[in-house]
Amino acid sequence: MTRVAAGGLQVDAAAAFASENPLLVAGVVVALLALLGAGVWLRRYLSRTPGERLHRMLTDYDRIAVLMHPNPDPDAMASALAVNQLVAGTDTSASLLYPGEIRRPENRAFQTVLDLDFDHIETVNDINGEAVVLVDHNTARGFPGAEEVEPVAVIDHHPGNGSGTEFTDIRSDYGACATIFASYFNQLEFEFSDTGESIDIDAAPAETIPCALATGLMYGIQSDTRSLTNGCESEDFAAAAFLYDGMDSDLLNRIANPQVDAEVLDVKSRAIGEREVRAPYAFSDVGEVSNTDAIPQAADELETLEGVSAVVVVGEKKGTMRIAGRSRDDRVHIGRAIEAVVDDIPMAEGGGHARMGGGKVPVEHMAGLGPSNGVSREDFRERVFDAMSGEL
Ligand SMILES: [Mn+2]
Repeated sequence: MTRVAAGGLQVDAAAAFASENPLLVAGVVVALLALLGAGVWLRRYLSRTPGERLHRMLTDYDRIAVLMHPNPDPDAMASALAVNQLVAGTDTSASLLYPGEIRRPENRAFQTVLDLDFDHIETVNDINGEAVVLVDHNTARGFPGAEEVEPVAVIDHHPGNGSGTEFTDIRSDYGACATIFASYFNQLEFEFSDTGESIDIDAAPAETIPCALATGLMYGIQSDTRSLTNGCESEDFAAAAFLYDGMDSDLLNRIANPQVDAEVLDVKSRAIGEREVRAPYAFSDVGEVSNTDAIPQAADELETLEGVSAVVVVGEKKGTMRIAGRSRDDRVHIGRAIEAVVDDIPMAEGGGHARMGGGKVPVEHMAGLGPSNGVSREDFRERVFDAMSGEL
């Protein structure tokens, strides 16, 4: 009984306090409500998906510049289109930019079949102070002034230290950047639409995934993972399953299997016919070519030969010998091997990555112009084999 009486006393005291200090009580109530509101907002903010955060961040800008890496491949191009689609129908306009060239047949087919019109940049000045979004790479490269670029957002699947000032999503275990964008669209609940076969970059309908974009993202995943056989995660399969509902398989077929230039087949056949194999290494000289792209493609072909794990193919155009190397042998860093081969030839260049490398040698310098004594084609071939077996 005394307890109840005491409780009654407290309530009375509280009521008396409130009637004497109405402003203070109102203030406390407002503060509590504000705190609750902030808590709810924070909870919502923290539970937002990366796709939602990127979408909201991008729409704060009037103009964004989506930058692909030099010589963009289908994964980079599809990813740039995905950013454009994220801001479609909003007040944000996007320009899709690339340095270098779109040259390899599968990259050209991608661009032609989907009727894409990207903007080429020569230097950093062509970016023009817009907010930069990097896709499929995390540090701008390949054009004068690239080191000045400070992206606001970076979406990538390559390892590296690059980051965006406002948004960074690097998933280096994923097989393709397109996989990340497929997950954004999935989280944002964009609908698939079957508008047209090509992509109108300037007039994409909002909050949809046009059929051509779903197809492009699918091919981005396929081409970066050798059709889901290499370097991929379950997320890449999940993204492909998601995109399957919105893509067009005829369109995919046209992108994935472009008609091949007759000279490319011819050069490949010469590379095979002229090959010299000293297992597990191979070398081939395809002679004069008019399309230098055929040389790396011939190297790709020769690398698939059973028993061959590293290969160098050379060919010549307009007085310059072009070198393309491929390796799937952990003992051969093909970029460094080519660098070593051309090391003391004046005006020659060579280098690249562990699995892919290339170079150029002016033929007149090979013949001994300038300070060197010259390198014969036979010497050159021997040096290539020495470099691949680590003896140079
Ligand atoms: Mn990629």
